[in-house]
Amino acid sequence: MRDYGKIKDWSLDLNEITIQFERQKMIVTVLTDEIINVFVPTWSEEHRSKAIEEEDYDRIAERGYSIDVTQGGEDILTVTTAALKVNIGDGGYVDFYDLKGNALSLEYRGERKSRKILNMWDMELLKAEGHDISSYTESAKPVEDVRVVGGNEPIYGLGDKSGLLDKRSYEYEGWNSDDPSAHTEQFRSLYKSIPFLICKKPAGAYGLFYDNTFHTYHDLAKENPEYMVYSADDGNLDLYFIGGGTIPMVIGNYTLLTGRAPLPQLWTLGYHQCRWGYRCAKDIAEVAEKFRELDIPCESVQYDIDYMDGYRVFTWDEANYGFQGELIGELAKKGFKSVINTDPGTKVEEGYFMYEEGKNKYFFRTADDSADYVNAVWPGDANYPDFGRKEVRDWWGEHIAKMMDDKKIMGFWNDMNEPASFNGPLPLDVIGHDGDRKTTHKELHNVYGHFMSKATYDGYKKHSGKRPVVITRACYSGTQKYSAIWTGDNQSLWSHLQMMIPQLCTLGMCGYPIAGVDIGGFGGDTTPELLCRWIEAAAFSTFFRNHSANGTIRQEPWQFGEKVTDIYRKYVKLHYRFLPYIYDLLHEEQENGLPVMRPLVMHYEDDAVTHNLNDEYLVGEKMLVAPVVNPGETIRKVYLPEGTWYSFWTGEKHEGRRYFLEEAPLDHMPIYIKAGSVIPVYEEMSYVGEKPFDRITLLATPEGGSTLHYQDGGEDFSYLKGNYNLYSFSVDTNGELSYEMKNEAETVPQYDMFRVVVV
Ligand code: MIG
Repeated sequence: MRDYGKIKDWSLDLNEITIQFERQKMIVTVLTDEIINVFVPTWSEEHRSKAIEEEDYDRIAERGYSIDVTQGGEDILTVTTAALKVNIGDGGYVDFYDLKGNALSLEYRGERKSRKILNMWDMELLKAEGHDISSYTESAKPVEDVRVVGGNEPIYGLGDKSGLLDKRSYEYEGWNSDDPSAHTEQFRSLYKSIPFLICKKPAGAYGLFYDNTFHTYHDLAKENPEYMVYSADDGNLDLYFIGGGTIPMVIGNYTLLTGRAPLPQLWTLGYHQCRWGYRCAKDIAEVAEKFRELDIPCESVQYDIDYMDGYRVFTWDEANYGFQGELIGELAKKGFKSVINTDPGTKVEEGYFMYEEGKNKYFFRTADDSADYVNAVWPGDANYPDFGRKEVRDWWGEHIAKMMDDKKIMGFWNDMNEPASFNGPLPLDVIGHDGDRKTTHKELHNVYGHFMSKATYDGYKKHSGKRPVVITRACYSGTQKYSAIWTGDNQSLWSHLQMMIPQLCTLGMCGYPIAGVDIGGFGGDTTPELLCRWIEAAAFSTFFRNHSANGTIRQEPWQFGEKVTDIYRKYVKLHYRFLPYIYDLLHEEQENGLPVMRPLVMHYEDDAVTHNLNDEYLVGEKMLVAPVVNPGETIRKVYLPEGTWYSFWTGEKHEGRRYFLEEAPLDHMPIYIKAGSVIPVYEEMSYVGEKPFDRITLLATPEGGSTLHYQDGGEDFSYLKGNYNLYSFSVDTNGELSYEMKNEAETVPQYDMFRVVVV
């Protein structure tokens, strides 16, 4: 229970209200009419945000705000903006309302009442058997916020957590973790910490962003259905209340605050193959050849750690992987791009350039600052670059640039950056930096991957001027500005295929529109049926890669015979046909912050059926896919929300707001197009860059409709200076097309052929 005492004094300075309670100071800042920060500086006077940077604050400032503060009696202060009303009361309570007076988020006033009961004796027994009893022994945390959540209102968010879309009744932790065992819905933490929640009330949706990089905890109405608890081991209470009324608006505001993913290079949205355990150049080349031979589109066969010389980062095993990127040159002629796995753990070894350049200068230090901190990762004993410092990021960035020059590397896949460590976790008191400020791993752990991604992004961009191709496993809120993500080591389990949908939808709701899982499953052995269903279900993911672990059954589609190969090809080709639509959505994301893959609740939040619908998703607003994610199933139960929908495959018309059954044999994934949609699609291709983009097809429904379509060179940033084509297409009810150019690029040729296909 909060107990700061009575309000003694308060003052308003522009958009900042400083409230002095008897025992605590609080600052409430109106950033925009819909974004309000509550800051309780118990740890530091400044915010020290890693998610919100200078440019983010500048962008928000452009939005403007309105503010009115009144004191209603001695014990309550009311802040009103054009969209929200906030009451700040004695004790330190902060309550949020909409302007109609509906309560959105109220602070919980009572005592916490846990529903878990276990006596000491039982606890000892459980412990003896090897159970984790930490959840029974929780003590009060230095940072805590307990908020009311009504009855059965769903709670979304927290990024890559396993489990369901609606996270109510579960508890989670924010502590980036590399746990190779099979992720279940009871897992508390995975690789990413994104302390952002979206709550859905009948009166509207709102978000809570608890900006804190220390170890955090979220009990989402599990301990007690009346409230949810956020707590942290250290740091400030630094809460952003995010209004907007609807889920898309809340996401728009959250990404206004923490930033939006920049447009990727077009080819990165294509298909990628990978495997840990391609031992040599020949393995990679054979796999690449096979994709062309079997006519399955593919952009890259990615290089996992095997290409390195003894797992030393930024080296190349020339004995097995050829000299100076020879192989890469050969593959490039066939349209393959080169993407490598990079690990932060830097081998401790006299004479190794990374060690020599970095020692006593760029690495984390032991708690007493007497030596560079050493743990172990793939190369054996390893140091950890102190990425929070700009000079360390610049150093890393120079090596990124060198890999681009010397080896013609085009993409960097940042792994093991939780950071992973083989000799137990890094002690919390290991020393590192946030900028010039000395701090410890306790504060930096959750942003290790964030800063590594920023280093890679900056180095790539500075060197090439191109859109950086960065993929990361670990991250925090705001990392979306620097990197795409994948969800780490899933397994070849049906439950993990099922998990993909809520996981990617949730990441999309938390600012990560470019995301994917290892198709087919990383650990364990896939089966022909599982692989087919997986490539179908993942067909619209924005990071589209099949990857598997060393020691598992090889997972390229042809390992499972012709039938699987045919099905696989069908869905990879389908993905490529929809590239222009996916790219349009990512272009729109710059403005609205919305992802490509969306849960139904994002656009149909008043329809309770969508609130925890975990086995279907929308692609933008115009398409819905209902993959089969259960073994042995050949009939799919489909829910279509309000409106009229057409089967993409057959053109059959369906009225929404109902369930029905759809035949779904192994090669069939039900896909629906919403009436009135116009969707741009390409012809088939083997890879991006194979043919000029000189023609476009518009998929329409009998109702006709219109759309904006964006086209650019797909690689650099010249689009920001107007170098892009923007088409406004309209299709009438006879299927006739008309269009108008809204913008014309200097160097990007326009299409010279247009075609309409009515489903
Ligand atoms: O400890 O580089 O998640 O994708 O194949 C395993 C080997 C290290 C973990 C990554 C996975 C990658 C693997 N890596």
